[in-house]
Amino acid sequence: MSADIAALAAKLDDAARFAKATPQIAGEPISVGDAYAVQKTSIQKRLARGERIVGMKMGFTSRAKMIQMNVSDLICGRLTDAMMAEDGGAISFKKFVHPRVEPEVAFLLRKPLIGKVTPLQALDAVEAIAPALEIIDSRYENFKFSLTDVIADNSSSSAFVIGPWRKPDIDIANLGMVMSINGRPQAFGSTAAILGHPLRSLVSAARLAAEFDVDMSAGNIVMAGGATAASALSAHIYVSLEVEALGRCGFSVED
Ligand code: 0L1
Ligand code: MG
Repeated sequence: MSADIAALAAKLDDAARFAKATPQIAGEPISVGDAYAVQKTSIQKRLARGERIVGMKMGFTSRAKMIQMNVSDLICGRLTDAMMAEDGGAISFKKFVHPRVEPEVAFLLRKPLIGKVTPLQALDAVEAIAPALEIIDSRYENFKFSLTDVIADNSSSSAFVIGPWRKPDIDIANLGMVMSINGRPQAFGSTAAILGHPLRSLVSAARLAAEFDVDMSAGNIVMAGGATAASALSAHIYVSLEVEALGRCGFSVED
């Protein structure tokens, strides 16, 4: 029997909207294609409420993340404007189920990028790059999910913060990254941990976007994926990220 895409999408949309954990998808595992169909249908519910797509995120892009979550495939999720939090601003802990944060870099596209592309073509499509933090929040109870569960759940995408944009005229292959909580370094990494080079993540984003009908228009943001394992968030903390040559971004967490 094929998956009930609409019912699963409604369940996951409710879980995200009301910050209430939901059980994993029951029964036979659904296919990857069906999982992306659930993701797309649940995001359409947000769009119907007035949100708009601003980009996409890549997931499971570092070995540390794959080991942390016990998976081996790249995934992607859709970003809407309502998920974007202001750099230096505050987010409310209540909006999440069990949020974590991870250090990333983001790309801003100056032209569409879709299908099979080379790293040079990917770079040519980049208007700007920035340090970025992603707040991931699996909507599943006890943070337990399969690969298709997490894809259906918009790849845990929940919120993100983007630092200052700069021209892509520097080598981003191996930039040091330090994510701090309340000023104390919490995770050290390098952009090299993002698939060996963040541009590889952009190449994979273009491929996944073609395969699963994800928007990669000019003006969109692509979150390249975590460079380290994610850290748990709690209320009353300040999270900051410094990426060598790119600068800083951060946010505080309120009740
Ligand atoms: O790397 C990612 O952004 C994937 C996130 C999905 C798993 C999680 O919720 O930790
Ligand atoms: Mg991420």
